[in-house]
Amino acid sequence: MTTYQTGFPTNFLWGGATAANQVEGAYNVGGKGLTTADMVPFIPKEKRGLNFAIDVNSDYIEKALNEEVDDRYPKRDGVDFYHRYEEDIALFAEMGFKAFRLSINWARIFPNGDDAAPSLEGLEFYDRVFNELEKYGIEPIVTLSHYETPLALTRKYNGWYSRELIPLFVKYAETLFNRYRDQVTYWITFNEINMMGHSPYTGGGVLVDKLPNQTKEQISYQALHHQFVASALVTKLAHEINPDAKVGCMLARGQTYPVTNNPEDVLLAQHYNDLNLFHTDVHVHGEYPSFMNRYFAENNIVIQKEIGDDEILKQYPVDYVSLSYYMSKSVASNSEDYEQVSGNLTTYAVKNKYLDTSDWGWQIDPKGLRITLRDMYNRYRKPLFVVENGLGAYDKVEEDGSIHDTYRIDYLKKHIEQMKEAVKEGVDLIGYTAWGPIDLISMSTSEMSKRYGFIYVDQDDEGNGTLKRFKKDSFEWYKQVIATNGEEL
Ligand code: BGP
Repeated sequence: MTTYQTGFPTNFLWGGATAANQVEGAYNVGGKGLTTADMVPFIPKEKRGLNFAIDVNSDYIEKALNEEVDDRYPKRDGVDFYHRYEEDIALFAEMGFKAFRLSINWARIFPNGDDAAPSLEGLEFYDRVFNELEKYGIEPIVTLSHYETPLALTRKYNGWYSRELIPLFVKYAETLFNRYRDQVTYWITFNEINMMGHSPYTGGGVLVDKLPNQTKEQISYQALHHQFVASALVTKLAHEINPDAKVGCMLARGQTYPVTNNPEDVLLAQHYNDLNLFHTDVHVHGEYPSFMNRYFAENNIVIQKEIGDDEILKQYPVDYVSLSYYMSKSVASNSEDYEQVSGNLTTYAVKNKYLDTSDWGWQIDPKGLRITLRDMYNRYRKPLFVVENGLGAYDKVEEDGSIHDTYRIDYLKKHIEQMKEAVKEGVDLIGYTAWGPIDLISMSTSEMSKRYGFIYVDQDDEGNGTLKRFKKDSFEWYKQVIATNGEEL
Protein backbone atom coordinates (compact mmCIF):
# COMPACT_ATOMS: atom_id res chain seq x y z
CA MET A 1 0.00 0.00 0.00
CA THR A 2 1.22 3.49 -0.75
CA THR A 3 2.13 5.40 2.40
CA TYR A 4 2.19 9.10 3.05
CA GLN A 5 3.04 11.50 5.87
CA THR A 6 -0.08 11.58 8.04
CA GLY A 7 0.84 14.41 10.41
CA PHE A 8 3.60 16.82 11.35
CA PRO A 9 7.06 15.25 11.46
CA THR A 10 8.33 14.44 14.98
CA ASN A 11 11.12 17.03 14.85
CA PHE A 12 8.76 19.81 13.67
CA LEU A 13 9.94 23.22 14.89
CA TRP A 14 6.97 24.77 16.73
CA GLY A 15 7.48 28.21 18.20
CA GLY A 16 7.12 31.95 17.76
CA ALA A 17 8.81 34.78 15.88
CA THR A 18 9.81 38.35 16.71
CA ALA A 19 12.04 41.12 15.37
CA ALA A 20 14.56 43.09 17.42
CA ASN A 21 13.10 46.50 16.57
CA GLN A 22 9.60 45.45 17.61
CA VAL A 23 10.45 43.89 20.98
CA GLU A 24 13.83 44.86 22.36
CA GLY A 25 13.52 48.56 23.15
CA ALA A 26 16.68 49.92 24.83
CA TYR A 27 17.39 51.69 21.56
CA ASN A 28 20.24 53.74 22.98
CA VAL A 29 21.53 51.24 25.53
CA GLY A 30 24.63 49.05 25.34
CA GLY A 31 26.31 51.15 22.69
CA LYS A 32 23.62 50.48 20.09
CA GLY A 33 23.50 52.85 17.11
CA LEU A 34 20.25 54.24 15.75
CA THR A 35 18.41 52.29 13.09
CA THR A 36 15.85 53.13 10.46
CA ALA A 37 13.12 51.64 12.69
CA ASP A 38 13.96 54.09 15.49
CA MET A 39 12.91 56.95 13.21
CA VAL A 40 9.33 55.81 12.58
CA PRO A 41 6.79 57.82 14.60
CA PHE A 42 3.43 56.64 15.89
CA ILE A 43 0.66 58.24 13.86
CA PRO A 44 -2.92 57.74 15.08
CA LYS A 45 -5.29 55.86 12.78
CA GLU A 46 -7.41 58.95 12.03
CA LYS A 47 -4.39 60.55 10.41
CA ARG A 48 -2.99 57.58 8.49
CA GLY A 49 -5.66 55.04 7.49
CA LEU A 50 -5.56 51.40 8.47
CA ASN A 51 -2.13 50.19 7.52
CA PHE A 52 1.26 51.63 6.60
CA ALA A 53 1.81 54.74 8.65
CA ILE A 54 4.18 56.51 6.31
CA ASP A 55 6.93 55.93 3.86
CA VAL A 56 9.75 57.70 5.64
CA ASN A 57 11.62 60.37 3.73
CA SER A 58 14.59 62.57 4.62
CA ASP A 59 12.40 65.15 6.39
CA TYR A 60 11.08 62.55 8.80
CA ILE A 61 14.60 61.58 9.74
CA GLU A 62 15.72 65.14 10.38
CA LYS A 63 12.60 65.67 12.47
CA ALA A 64 13.16 62.46 14.43
CA LEU A 65 16.77 63.37 15.13
CA ASN A 66 15.67 66.69 16.59
CA GLU A 67 15.07 65.85 20.22
CA GLU A 68 12.83 68.85 20.75
CA VAL A 69 10.17 67.16 18.68
CA ASP A 70 7.53 65.65 20.87
CA ASP A 71 6.53 62.61 18.78
CA ARG A 72 6.52 59.09 19.99
CA TYR A 73 8.76 56.50 18.36
CA PRO A 74 7.41 53.18 19.70
CA LYS A 75 10.07 50.95 18.13
CA ARG A 76 12.66 52.67 20.28
CA ASP A 77 11.02 51.16 23.35
CA GLY A 78 9.50 47.94 22.01
CA VAL A 79 8.21 45.84 24.88
CA ASP A 80 11.53 45.91 26.75
CA PHE A 81 12.61 42.39 25.77
CA TYR A 82 16.16 43.71 26.21
CA HIS A 83 15.69 43.68 29.97
CA ARG A 84 12.97 41.04 30.25
CA TYR A 85 14.24 38.31 27.93
CA GLU A 86 14.63 35.82 30.81
CA GLU A 87 10.99 36.12 31.83
CA ASP A 88 9.82 36.04 28.21
CA ILE A 89 11.89 33.03 27.22
CA ALA A 90 10.72 31.20 30.37
CA LEU A 91 7.13 31.76 29.18
CA PHE A 92 8.01 30.49 25.68
CA ALA A 93 9.56 27.43 27.31
CA GLU A 94 6.42 26.91 29.38
CA MET A 95 4.44 26.74 26.12
CA GLY A 96 6.89 24.07 24.99
CA PHE A 97 8.54 26.08 22.20
CA LYS A 98 10.97 24.03 20.15
CA ALA A 99 12.14 27.12 18.26
CA PHE A 100 12.25 30.87 18.68
CA ARG A 101 12.80 33.15 15.71
CA LEU A 102 14.44 36.45 16.57
CA SER A 103 16.46 38.99 14.68
CA ILE A 104 19.79 40.50 15.61
CA ASN A 105 19.86 44.25 15.46
CA TRP A 106 22.78 45.10 13.16
CA ALA A 107 23.33 48.43 14.97
CA ARG A 108 23.86 46.66 18.31
CA ILE A 109 26.80 44.84 16.74
CA PHE A 110 28.09 47.57 14.43
CA PRO A 111 26.52 50.82 15.70
CA ASN A 112 27.30 52.68 12.46
CA GLY A 113 27.23 49.65 10.22
CA ASP A 114 30.77 50.32 9.00
CA ASP A 115 32.72 50.35 12.27
CA ALA A 116 36.12 48.66 12.27
CA ALA A 117 35.28 46.31 15.14
CA PRO A 118 32.04 44.92 16.57
CA SER A 119 30.61 46.11 19.85
CA LEU A 120 31.32 43.60 22.57
CA GLU A 121 28.44 44.87 24.65
CA GLY A 122 26.05 44.25 21.79
CA LEU A 123 27.34 40.72 21.24
CA GLU A 124 27.12 39.99 24.95
CA PHE A 125 23.41 40.77 24.95
CA TYR A 126 22.79 38.11 22.29
CA ASP A 127 25.16 35.71 24.11
CA ARG A 128 22.82 35.96 27.07
CA VAL A 129 19.73 35.42 24.92
CA PHE A 130 21.21 32.37 23.17
CA ASN A 131 22.39 30.90 26.49
CA GLU A 132 18.91 31.31 27.86
CA LEU A 133 17.38 29.56 24.83
CA GLU A 134 19.94 26.77 25.15
CA LYS A 135 18.97 26.29 28.79
CA TYR A 136 15.48 25.27 27.63
CA GLY A 137 16.56 23.43 24.50
CA ILE A 138 14.90 26.02 22.23
CA GLU A 139 16.39 26.23 18.73
CA PRO A 140 17.12 29.82 17.68
CA ILE A 141 16.12 30.82 14.16
CA VAL A 142 18.06 34.01 13.51
CA THR A 143 17.21 36.72 10.98
CA LEU A 144 20.22 38.85 10.10
CA SER A 145 18.21 41.79 8.79
CA HIS A 146 14.63 42.45 9.82
CA TYR A 147 13.86 46.07 8.93
CA GLU A 148 16.77 47.31 11.07
CA THR A 149 19.30 49.02 8.84
CA PRO A 150 21.79 51.10 10.84
CA LEU A 151 20.70 54.70 10.30
CA ALA A 152 24.28 55.78 9.65
CA LEU A 153 24.25 53.57 6.52
CA THR A 154 21.10 55.26 5.30
CA ARG A 155 22.59 58.69 5.81
CA LYS A 156 26.00 57.89 4.40
CA TYR A 157 25.20 55.53 1.53
CA ASN A 158 21.40 55.68 1.10
CA GLY A 159 21.12 52.16 2.46
CA TRP A 160 20.93 49.16 0.17
CA TYR A 161 20.74 51.33 -2.92
CA SER A 162 24.50 51.37 -2.56
CA ARG A 163 26.70 48.36 -3.28
CA GLU A 164 28.87 49.48 -0.38
CA LEU A 165 26.49 47.70 1.94
CA ILE A 166 27.34 44.26 0.56
CA PRO A 167 30.80 43.88 2.19
CA LEU A 168 29.57 45.58 5.37
CA PHE A 169 26.74 43.07 5.67
CA VAL A 170 29.11 40.18 4.94
CA LYS A 171 31.39 41.36 7.74
CA TYR A 172 28.46 41.64 10.15
CA ALA A 173 27.28 38.14 9.22
CA GLU A 174 30.79 36.72 9.54
CA THR A 175 31.05 38.10 13.06
CA LEU A 176 27.83 36.33 14.03
CA PHE A 177 28.54 33.06 12.20
CA ASN A 178 31.88 32.75 14.00
CA ARG A 179 30.61 33.69 17.42
CA TYR A 180 27.44 31.57 17.33
CA ARG A 181 28.72 28.64 15.29
CA ASP A 182 27.86 26.17 18.05
CA GLN A 183 24.58 27.78 19.06
CA VAL A 184 22.81 28.75 15.87
CA THR A 185 22.11 26.42 12.95
CA TYR A 186 19.18 28.17 11.24
CA TRP A 187 19.79 31.59 9.70
CA ILE A 188 17.55 33.81 7.58
CA THR A 189 19.27 36.51 5.53
CA PHE A 190 16.62 39.20 4.84
CA ASN A 191 13.15 39.32 6.34
CA GLU A 192 10.43 39.63 3.68
CA ILE A 193 12.92 40.60 1.02
CA ASN A 194 10.04 41.70 -1.23
CA MET A 195 9.26 44.57 1.16
CA MET A 196 11.81 46.53 -0.87
CA GLY A 197 9.24 47.00 -3.64
CA HIS A 198 6.60 48.40 -1.29
CA SER A 199 8.69 50.42 1.14
CA PRO A 200 12.38 50.74 0.19
CA TYR A 201 12.97 52.57 3.49
CA THR A 202 11.59 49.70 5.56
CA GLY A 203 13.14 46.95 3.47
CA GLY A 204 16.50 48.51 2.78
CA GLY A 205 16.98 51.85 4.51
CA VAL A 206 16.64 53.58 1.13
CA LEU A 207 15.38 57.16 0.88
CA VAL A 208 13.65 57.46 -2.47
CA ASP A 209 13.46 61.25 -2.21
CA LYS A 210 17.26 61.39 -2.45
CA LEU A 211 17.08 60.04 -6.00
CA PRO A 212 14.60 62.37 -7.69
CA ASN A 213 15.57 61.34 -11.21
CA GLN A 214 14.65 57.71 -10.80
CA THR A 215 11.40 55.86 -10.33
CA LYS A 216 10.71 54.07 -7.06
CA GLU A 217 10.65 50.77 -8.99
CA GLN A 218 14.06 51.36 -10.55
CA ILE A 219 15.51 52.24 -7.15
CA SER A 220 14.02 49.30 -5.34
CA TYR A 221 15.01 46.66 -7.92
CA GLN A 222 18.58 47.97 -7.83
CA ALA A 223 18.68 47.83 -4.03
CA LEU A 224 17.13 44.39 -4.13
CA HIS A 225 19.87 43.15 -6.44
CA HIS A 226 22.42 44.20 -3.84
CA GLN A 227 20.53 42.24 -1.18
CA PHE A 228 20.38 39.16 -3.43
CA VAL A 229 24.14 39.24 -3.92
CA ALA A 230 24.74 39.85 -0.19
CA SER A 231 22.41 36.99 0.68
CA ALA A 232 24.27 34.58 -1.62
CA LEU A 233 27.65 35.65 -0.26
CA VAL A 234 26.64 35.13 3.36
CA THR A 235 25.10 31.76 2.46
CA LYS A 236 28.51 30.74 1.13
CA LEU A 237 30.20 32.06 4.25
CA ALA A 238 27.81 30.35 6.67
CA HIS A 239 28.57 26.98 5.07
CA GLU A 240 32.32 27.62 5.15
CA ILE A 241 32.20 28.47 8.86
CA ASN A 242 29.75 25.71 9.76
CA PRO A 243 29.01 23.03 7.16
CA ASP A 244 25.85 22.14 9.12
CA ALA A 245 24.44 25.66 8.98
CA LYS A 246 21.09 26.06 7.23
CA VAL A 247 20.52 29.37 5.50
CA GLY A 248 17.08 30.42 4.32
CA CYS A 249 15.52 33.26 2.40
CA MET A 250 12.26 34.84 3.50
CA LEU A 251 9.29 36.07 1.48
CA ALA A 252 6.07 37.82 2.45
CA ARG A 253 3.86 35.48 0.48
CA GLY A 254 0.40 36.49 -0.45
CA GLN A 255 -1.40 34.05 -2.73
CA THR A 256 -3.13 36.01 -5.47
CA TYR A 257 -6.36 34.70 -6.98
CA PRO A 258 -8.15 35.79 -10.13
CA VAL A 259 -11.53 37.23 -9.20
CA THR A 260 -13.19 35.33 -12.06
CA ASN A 261 -12.25 32.69 -14.62
CA ASN A 262 -11.86 35.37 -17.27
CA PRO A 263 -8.41 34.57 -18.72
CA GLU A 264 -7.52 38.27 -18.31
CA ASP A 265 -8.01 37.93 -14.56
CA VAL A 266 -6.18 34.61 -14.46
CA LEU A 267 -3.19 36.10 -16.28
CA LEU A 268 -3.18 39.10 -13.98
CA ALA A 269 -3.18 36.85 -10.91
CA GLN A 270 -0.35 34.81 -12.40
CA HIS A 271 1.55 38.01 -13.06
CA TYR A 272 1.27 39.09 -9.41
CA ASN A 273 2.17 35.64 -8.14
CA ASP A 274 5.24 35.64 -10.36
CA LEU A 275 6.26 39.15 -9.29
CA ASN A 276 6.10 37.90 -5.72
CA LEU A 277 7.75 34.51 -6.24
CA PHE A 278 10.54 35.86 -8.41
CA HIS A 279 12.35 36.77 -5.17
CA THR A 280 12.45 33.17 -4.00
CA ASP A 281 13.17 32.06 -7.60
CA VAL A 282 16.42 34.03 -7.46
CA HIS A 283 17.35 32.62 -4.04
CA VAL A 284 16.59 29.03 -5.01
CA HIS A 285 17.40 28.81 -8.72
CA GLY A 286 20.23 31.34 -8.56
CA GLU A 287 19.09 33.42 -11.48
CA TYR A 288 16.52 36.00 -12.50
CA PRO A 289 13.60 34.22 -14.19
CA SER A 290 13.05 35.17 -17.81
CA PHE A 291 9.61 36.71 -17.18
CA MET A 292 11.39 39.32 -15.04
CA ASN A 293 13.79 40.15 -17.85
CA ARG A 294 10.80 41.03 -20.03
CA TYR A 295 9.23 42.97 -17.17
CA PHE A 296 12.42 44.98 -16.62
CA ALA A 297 12.80 45.73 -20.32
CA GLU A 298 9.18 46.85 -20.74
CA ASN A 299 9.28 49.02 -17.64
CA ASN A 300 12.63 50.65 -18.38
CA ILE A 301 14.27 49.12 -15.34
CA VAL A 302 17.99 48.67 -15.71
CA ILE A 303 19.84 46.76 -13.03
CA GLN A 304 23.49 47.60 -12.69
CA LYS A 305 25.32 44.35 -12.06
CA GLU A 306 29.00 43.75 -11.59
CA ILE A 307 30.93 41.03 -13.32
CA GLY A 308 30.64 37.93 -11.17
CA ASP A 309 27.23 38.75 -9.65
CA ASP A 310 25.40 36.18 -11.78
CA GLU A 311 27.89 33.47 -10.84
CA ILE A 312 27.56 34.33 -7.14
CA LEU A 313 23.77 34.02 -7.31
CA LYS A 314 24.07 30.74 -9.18
CA GLN A 315 26.64 29.14 -6.91
CA TYR A 316 25.16 29.80 -3.48
CA PRO A 317 21.45 29.04 -3.36
CA VAL A 318 19.61 28.82 -0.05
CA ASP A 319 19.05 25.62 1.94
CA TYR A 320 15.40 26.29 2.73
CA VAL A 321 12.66 28.76 1.91
CA SER A 322 10.84 30.58 4.68
CA LEU A 323 7.73 32.70 4.36
CA SER A 324 5.31 34.85 6.23
CA TYR A 325 1.66 34.29 5.45
CA TYR A 326 -1.20 36.45 6.72
CA MET A 327 -3.72 36.77 3.89
CA SER A 328 -4.49 36.22 0.25
CA LYS A 329 -5.61 38.76 -2.28
CA SER A 330 -7.76 38.73 -5.38
CA VAL A 331 -7.24 40.74 -8.51
CA ALA A 332 -9.55 41.86 -11.28
CA SER A 333 -8.46 43.23 -14.63
CA ASN A 334 -11.50 45.54 -14.47
CA SER A 335 -10.97 46.36 -10.79
CA GLU A 336 -13.36 49.34 -10.84
CA ASP A 337 -16.30 46.91 -11.04
CA TYR A 338 -15.46 45.41 -7.66
CA GLU A 339 -15.28 46.52 -4.06
CA GLN A 340 -11.74 47.46 -3.09
CA VAL A 341 -10.01 46.12 0.01
CA SER A 342 -8.10 48.34 2.32
CA GLY A 343 -4.69 47.20 3.39
CA ASN A 344 -3.69 45.89 -0.01
CA LEU A 345 -0.82 47.37 -1.88
CA THR A 346 -1.94 46.36 -5.36
CA THR A 347 -4.09 48.62 -7.49
CA TYR A 348 -6.03 45.69 -8.92
CA ALA A 349 -6.76 44.06 -5.55
CA VAL A 350 -10.46 43.62 -4.83
CA LYS A 351 -12.56 42.11 -2.09
CA ASN A 352 -12.97 38.34 -1.98
CA LYS A 353 -16.58 37.77 -0.97
CA TYR A 354 -15.79 34.31 0.41
CA LEU A 355 -13.37 35.55 3.06
CA ASP A 356 -13.57 37.37 6.38
CA THR A 357 -11.43 40.38 7.03
CA SER A 358 -9.37 41.34 10.09
CA ASP A 359 -9.83 44.68 11.81
CA TRP A 360 -6.94 45.92 9.67
CA GLY A 361 -8.54 44.87 6.39
CA TRP A 362 -6.40 41.74 5.92
CA GLN A 363 -8.41 38.97 4.24
CA ILE A 364 -8.22 35.81 6.34
CA ASP A 365 -7.66 32.72 4.22
CA PRO A 366 -6.39 29.50 5.85
CA LYS A 367 -6.82 27.44 2.68
CA GLY A 368 -4.69 30.00 0.89
CA LEU A 369 -1.80 28.89 3.09
CA ARG A 370 -2.22 25.31 1.90
CA ILE A 371 -2.41 26.44 -1.72
CA THR A 372 0.71 28.55 -1.23
CA LEU A 373 2.68 25.75 0.42
CA ARG A 374 1.80 23.29 -2.31
CA ASP A 375 2.67 25.78 -5.05
CA MET A 376 5.95 26.76 -3.47
CA TYR A 377 6.99 23.20 -2.80
CA ASN A 378 6.17 22.18 -6.36
CA ARG A 379 8.18 25.13 -7.63
CA TYR A 380 11.24 24.73 -5.38
CA ARG A 381 11.43 21.20 -3.91
CA LYS A 382 13.25 22.71 -0.92
CA PRO A 383 12.18 22.49 2.72
CA LEU A 384 9.66 25.19 3.60
CA PHE A 385 9.34 26.98 6.93
CA VAL A 386 6.35 29.16 7.90
CA VAL A 387 8.18 31.70 10.05
CA GLU A 388 5.30 34.17 10.48
CA ASN A 389 1.53 33.78 10.65
CA GLY A 390 -1.01 35.19 13.05
CA LEU A 391 -3.90 37.52 13.71
CA GLY A 392 -3.41 41.13 14.69
CA ALA A 393 -6.43 41.95 16.86
CA TYR A 394 -7.69 44.15 19.67
CA ASP A 395 -7.70 42.26 22.99
CA LYS A 396 -9.85 43.00 26.01
CA VAL A 397 -8.49 42.45 29.49
CA GLU A 398 -11.21 41.26 31.89
CA GLU A 399 -11.38 42.51 35.46
CA ASP A 400 -9.62 39.40 36.73
CA GLY A 401 -6.81 39.90 34.20
CA SER A 402 -7.89 37.11 31.84
CA ILE A 403 -7.99 37.60 28.08
CA HIS A 404 -10.38 35.42 26.09
CA ASP A 405 -8.86 35.56 22.62
CA THR A 406 -11.01 32.92 20.94
CA TYR A 407 -10.72 34.75 17.58
CA ARG A 408 -6.93 34.26 17.67
CA ILE A 409 -7.24 30.58 18.54
CA ASP A 410 -9.71 30.17 15.70
CA TYR A 411 -7.40 31.87 13.20
CA LEU A 412 -4.35 29.85 14.19
CA LYS A 413 -6.22 26.56 14.44
CA LYS A 414 -7.57 26.91 10.90
CA HIS A 415 -4.15 27.77 9.49
CA ILE A 416 -2.43 24.91 11.30
CA GLU A 417 -5.12 22.51 10.04
CA GLN A 418 -4.38 23.55 6.46
CA MET A 419 -0.63 23.29 7.02
CA LYS A 420 -1.21 19.74 8.17
CA GLU A 421 -3.15 19.00 5.00
CA ALA A 422 -0.23 20.35 2.97
CA VAL A 423 2.14 18.07 4.89
CA LYS A 424 -0.13 15.13 4.12
CA GLU A 425 0.07 16.14 0.48
CA GLY A 426 3.83 15.79 0.60
CA VAL A 427 5.07 19.30 1.37
CA ASP A 428 8.37 19.17 3.27
CA LEU A 429 7.49 21.63 6.02
CA ILE A 430 10.07 21.93 8.79
CA GLY A 431 8.46 24.35 11.21
CA TYR A 432 5.97 26.99 12.19
CA THR A 433 6.77 30.07 14.26
CA ALA A 434 3.64 32.10 15.01
CA TRP A 435 4.19 35.83 14.64
CA GLY A 436 4.48 37.83 17.86
CA PRO A 437 4.10 35.12 20.56
CA ILE A 438 4.30 38.06 22.92
CA ASP A 439 2.52 41.33 22.03
CA LEU A 440 4.88 43.70 20.27
CA ILE A 441 4.96 46.94 18.30
CA SER A 442 3.28 46.63 14.91
CA MET A 443 5.63 46.84 11.98
CA SER A 444 3.28 48.69 9.64
CA THR A 445 1.49 51.00 12.06
CA SER A 446 3.73 51.18 15.17
CA GLU A 447 0.62 50.47 17.21
CA MET A 448 0.70 48.44 20.40
CA SER A 449 -3.02 47.75 20.20
CA LYS A 450 -2.57 45.52 17.14
CA ARG A 451 -1.77 42.42 19.16
CA TYR A 452 -0.65 38.97 18.02
CA GLY A 453 0.53 37.40 21.27
CA PHE A 454 -0.22 34.39 23.42
CA ILE A 455 1.24 36.67 26.08
CA TYR A 456 -0.34 40.06 26.71
CA VAL A 457 1.90 43.05 27.45
CA ASP A 458 0.45 45.89 29.49
CA GLN A 459 1.30 48.87 27.30
CA ASP A 460 -0.91 51.13 25.16
CA ASP A 461 -0.36 52.99 21.91
CA GLU A 462 0.97 56.00 23.78
CA GLY A 463 3.56 53.91 25.60
CA ASN A 464 1.75 53.94 28.95
CA GLY A 465 1.57 50.77 31.04
CA THR A 466 3.44 48.55 33.47
CA LEU A 467 4.87 46.24 30.76
CA LYS A 468 3.69 43.33 32.87
CA ARG A 469 3.08 40.08 31.02
CA PHE A 470 -0.21 38.09 31.25
CA LYS A 471 -1.20 34.79 29.67
CA LYS A 472 -4.11 34.90 27.24
CA ASP A 473 -6.40 31.89 26.68
CA SER A 474 -4.40 31.13 23.54
CA PHE A 475 -1.34 30.43 25.74
CA GLU A 476 -2.70 27.14 27.08
CA TRP A 477 -4.18 26.31 23.70
CA TYR A 478 -0.84 26.66 21.87
CA LYS A 479 0.89 24.70 24.62
CA GLN A 480 -1.48 21.82 23.90
CA VAL A 481 -0.92 22.12 20.15
CA ILE A 482 2.82 21.78 20.63
CA ALA A 483 2.52 18.99 23.23
CA THR A 484 0.46 16.91 20.80
CA ASN A 485 2.57 17.87 17.76
CA GLY A 486 -0.42 19.51 16.15
CA GLU A 487 -2.82 16.61 16.68
CA GLU A 488 -5.06 18.43 19.16
CA LEU A 489 -6.05 21.77 17.78
C1 BGP B 1 5.50 41.11 8.63
C2 BGP B 1 6.76 41.55 9.31
C3 BGP B 1 6.70 41.62 10.78
C4 BGP B 1 5.33 41.95 11.28
C5 BGP B 1 4.20 41.28 10.64
C6 BGP B 1 2.83 41.77 11.03
O1 BGP B 1 5.34 41.80 7.45
O2 BGP B 1 7.86 40.73 8.96
O3 BGP B 1 7.74 42.42 11.23
O4 BGP B 1 5.17 42.83 12.24
O5 BGP B 1 4.31 41.39 9.25
O6 BGP B 1 2.64 43.04 10.52
P1 BGP B 1 2.08 44.23 11.39
O7 BGP B 1 3.00 44.34 12.55
O8 BGP B 1 2.13 45.39 10.51
O9 BGP B 1 0.73 43.81 11.78
